[in-house]
Amino acid sequence: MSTVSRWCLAFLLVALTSGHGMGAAFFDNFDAYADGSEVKGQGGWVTWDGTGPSGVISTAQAASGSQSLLIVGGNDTVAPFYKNVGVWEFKIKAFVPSDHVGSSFVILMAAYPQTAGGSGHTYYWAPQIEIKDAATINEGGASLPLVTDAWTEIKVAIDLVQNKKQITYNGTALGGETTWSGGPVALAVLDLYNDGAASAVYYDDLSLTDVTPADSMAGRRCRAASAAGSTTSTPRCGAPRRPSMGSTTASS
Ligand SMILES: [Ca+2]
Repeated sequence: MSTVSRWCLAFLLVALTSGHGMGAAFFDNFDAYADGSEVKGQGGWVTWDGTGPSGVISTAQAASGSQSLLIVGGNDTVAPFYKNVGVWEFKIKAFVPSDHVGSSFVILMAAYPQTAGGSGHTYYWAPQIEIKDAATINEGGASLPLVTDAWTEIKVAIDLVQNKKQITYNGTALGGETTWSGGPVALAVLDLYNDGAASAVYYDDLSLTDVTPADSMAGRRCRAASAAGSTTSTPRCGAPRRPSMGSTTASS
């Protein structure tokens, strides 16, 4: 299936099943690329600051189809999202071999330069989900036992209206509902990063879906945020939805 067809199908499926929001903003099952190819330059994927190696398409493991994305030590693979309004559900499946060593990260950035070296944009890390050795998965002081040699799902519920997040690992909450960002309240990019000593991790079936309640812009969630004294600056209550690929202007 062509990349265009894959995107169209993903959008249609989510639109038919979600019943709210705007559907899939990003989806990748890594089955449309050549086995062994680097993912950078394909499907919107890039590398951190445009340098270094990215993950590689692999047939060694797959949650869907026959392929997944293999991340090894030193890989720093980035998918741009650039959302600054709404409520989102981020999901990715991970396969961690039982001999995994080191730290592998699923990172969501609240700010990231749209152009390397560009002015007016800085980096701001939101959740940094760490897959540590073959033992645990950790974020912000919370920890769960790691499941190895099996596909598991990492889900992050992201509320950019109320600046909240909830991470779920394989159906179990990883910590409680906590602040999404201490800086810009936006979702800029996904960063799949293995530190230099970390061994292979496989990822598949990545999706970012708009689950914004239909009435959120009309006021209910906005009123709740205002009543709670939220310092969230975007979106303005009652304001029309912004373009989905708007830029993130970082303030820190
Ligand atoms: Ca796949």
